[in-house]
Amino acid sequence: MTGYTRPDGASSHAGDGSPEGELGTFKTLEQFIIERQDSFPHSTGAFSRLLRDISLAAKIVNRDMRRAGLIDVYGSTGETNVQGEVQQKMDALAHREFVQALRRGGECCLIGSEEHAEAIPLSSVSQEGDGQYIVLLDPLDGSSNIDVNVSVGTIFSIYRLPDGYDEEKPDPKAALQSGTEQVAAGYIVYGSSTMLVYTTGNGVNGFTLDPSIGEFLLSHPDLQTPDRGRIFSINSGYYHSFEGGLREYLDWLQQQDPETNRPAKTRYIGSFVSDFHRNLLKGGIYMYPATEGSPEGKLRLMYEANPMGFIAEEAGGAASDGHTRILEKSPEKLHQRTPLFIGSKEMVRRAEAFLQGEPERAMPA
Ligand code: AHM
Ligand code: MG
Repeated sequence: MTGYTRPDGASSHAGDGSPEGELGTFKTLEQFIIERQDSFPHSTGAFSRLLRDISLAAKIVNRDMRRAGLIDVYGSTGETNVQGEVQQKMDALAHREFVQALRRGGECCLIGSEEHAEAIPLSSVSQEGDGQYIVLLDPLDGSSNIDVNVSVGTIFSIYRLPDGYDEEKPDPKAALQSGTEQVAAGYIVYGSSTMLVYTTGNGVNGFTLDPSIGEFLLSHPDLQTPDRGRIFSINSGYYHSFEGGLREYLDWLQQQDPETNRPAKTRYIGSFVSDFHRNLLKGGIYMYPATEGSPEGKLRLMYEANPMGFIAEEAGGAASDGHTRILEKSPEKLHQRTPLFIGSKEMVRRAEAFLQGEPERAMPA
């Protein structure tokens, strides 16, 4: 046996006394997707195939990442992306792998990627599939961390092509939908193990990649995040350029008050996916606010805030820009940025109260 513990804690031996196979009762991602698909009577399987394509690209990126340092994927390409940020070789490679997998699969007609200035239409070249979906991606989030062996991730968001658009030549405007329209969203964290976490609006489920068999196995069914956590994640190096309300909230978090479990703990990896994933499991808040240098914040609404906002809400948490629910923001452009406060519900509500100048609204702790 490989030492798996079943999520229900039961013995992983078959009823006839013989040990079960390596998988025990673990479900593969594919089995899980098909089971879910069967509960939708008119499902064509297109959405299941789309998720399969995404998970395949994730495995390829994972393979290359695990060999970074041995193959030539460290460092920058020497190019800057549309955000004006230095593009890492792994950014470019991850972008290519996801685009190729979605192109081959044929279920996606339009891709928006953080690594590409314009939305990429696909259906004219696809051989199979119905091309009814739009996929928005941050192919490799936190990529400045790759060269130093720190966890990074991929974030994806799936929308349906709205009525009235031609899947053969989709107008890029079709991608500008608010987060409430997402059909699914997920992330892959390439960490000490590789996990894929996703939601279709019916709970959040996490799958761990077993590298020996190349399958994602359901390891974290029906993930829920605590209402209140003890972790806050923010780049406090920018403290002096935060607005007053946020500085007060950070000060409040750091005050000594054992009754309300303060001071809170600070944890900041600088890889949003990894910071989000830890806070989702343990309870906490991740913040990337407006700063003097980045008045709209740094993170992207369509590639980062919306998909993670959908997951956070489905796990019982919340996501806000400090004033508005992230999922209700109307996007004006693909690469739009937004301030982001995301994680445990009570912590997000308190951050909002401080930002709106009414800290007492969120009291008592
Ligand atoms: P990226 O998508 O270009 O990698 O940028 C987003 C990253 C997040 O993963 C991370 O939380 C943040 O940028 C870190 O920014 P900073 O170094 O300003 O704290
Ligand atoms: Mg990113």
